Amino acid sequence: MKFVVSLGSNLGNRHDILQRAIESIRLISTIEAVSSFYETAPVGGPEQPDYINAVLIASANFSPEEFLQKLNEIENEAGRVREVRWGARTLDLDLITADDVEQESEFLTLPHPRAHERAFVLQPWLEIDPAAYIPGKGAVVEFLC
Ligand code: A4P
Ligand code: MG
Repeated sequence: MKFVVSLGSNLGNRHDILQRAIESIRLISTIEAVSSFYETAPVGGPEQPDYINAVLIASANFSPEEFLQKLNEIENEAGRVREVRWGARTLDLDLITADDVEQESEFLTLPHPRAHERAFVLQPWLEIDPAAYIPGKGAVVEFLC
């Protein structure tokens, strides 16, 4: 299955944290592409530092639930503490798409329900896949304009 993952960090050594997360994801999947790192202003939540965001495309023989579980473990290794929703974090790994799967559950909504309205996801994604589209919604390039 092909997975699009968004990475974000706005606490600690953000570059190192993202770089390590990429290496951890490389141990459990085949990474096909990684975007540049983008410095972005925080969207929503309380006042908090700027983020570094990136997007990668990976393929792996996991179900979406299994893959999210692995991503959560990598977040935990990076010292992620869940306090305030949308608050500052050392590492946030969100599953944006998994092939063309469309599903809604308490633990996993696909595609990610807010991806289409977030430039910090769409711009790096477009960099590594100019033809990217969000299943059930449309081309990424249309949402970025
Ligand atoms: N969950 C459901 N679907 C998914 C999915 N597709 N991917 C569940 C990942 N998780 C999914 O996530 C909350 C719950 O969503 C989890 O239990 C998971 O099972 P979380 O990571 O614990 O909390 P969160 O990240 O604070 O919430 P959420 O809703 O993922 O926040 P967002 O929407 O990702 O926003 N500004 C900039 N510039 N850059 C950022 O990266 N990130 C956020 C977080 C806000 N503002 C930002 C950035
Ligand atoms: Mg998250």
